[in-house]
Amino acid sequence: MKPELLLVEPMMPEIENFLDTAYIVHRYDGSVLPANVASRIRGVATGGGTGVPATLMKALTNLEIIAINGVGTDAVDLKEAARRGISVTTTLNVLTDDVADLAMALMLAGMRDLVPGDQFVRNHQWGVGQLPLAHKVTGQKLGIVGMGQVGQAIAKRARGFDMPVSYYSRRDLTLPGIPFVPELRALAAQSDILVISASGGAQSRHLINRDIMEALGPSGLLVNVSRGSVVDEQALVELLTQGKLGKAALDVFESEPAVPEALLTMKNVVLQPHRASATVETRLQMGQLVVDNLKAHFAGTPLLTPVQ
Ligand code: 8YV
Repeated sequence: MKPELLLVEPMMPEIENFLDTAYIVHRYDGSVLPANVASRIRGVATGGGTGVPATLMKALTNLEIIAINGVGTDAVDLKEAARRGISVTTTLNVLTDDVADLAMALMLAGMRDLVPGDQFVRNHQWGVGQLPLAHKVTGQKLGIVGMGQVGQAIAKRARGFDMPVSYYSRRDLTLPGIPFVPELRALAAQSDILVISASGGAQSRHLINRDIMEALGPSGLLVNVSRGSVVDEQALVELLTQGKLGKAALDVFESEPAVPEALLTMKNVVLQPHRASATVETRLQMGQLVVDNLKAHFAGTPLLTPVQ
């Protein structure tokens, strides 16, 4: 008998084909699972942002493994998983470059006004109207909040743009040539661009509050490629509206897929639909790691990238 799996978030067709071959796959649509189905589910595959809702986790009484197709674990109750002996895996390492690449793309788009420029051309304004000058990227002071793999990959890219980089993190990582700033507010105040690459969860909720964004200031750009929960989104909207924060370039939001209506009409904002790891190459690698972790689990061999 094939083990039964619950696919909470769709994956690439190639990956779903692998899963369909090895397992009986149930596709979760958000509705309550019949108890006889729920009790047969031994594995879950889900996204980092989606995780496993508490009610669903409770219903899956014989769950053995949660394979996250992502690196964030904030949407899975790890304590409860540990208590119930449920293994959790992520796709560690394989999406770092993509997330750092998107952070750079957002910095460039934000500072160089790529979206207004694109709209200017599309709206036949070129030769008619005047587009305000944008701002330079090379040499701008970059502050990185959260200096894990993604933060360090961003720092590496920023060096190519001659950007002086400093960072705030839970502890000083003594990184050569990259100063640690122990006060987040001080980092925001000294930075032209503040990029968030800290992990989500209760410990980082609203770490970027009104005070921090005010310190970044009217000419500052806030970039977020981590989790929407790290930023106080209401304060962000207010400060952008009042011109107390210059710009924002965001891939993640507090209540995805809902985005505050006010952001949709702002010219000083770049928006992406949580797409930092969404490239064909990386999603294939991530999916393969999900497949391999599940395979290892059901074969009784060591997991490749376990969380606990
Ligand atoms: C993905 C993510 O978009 O890695 C994460 O934690 O949130 C993203 O890489 C997601 O996992 C796919 O749903």
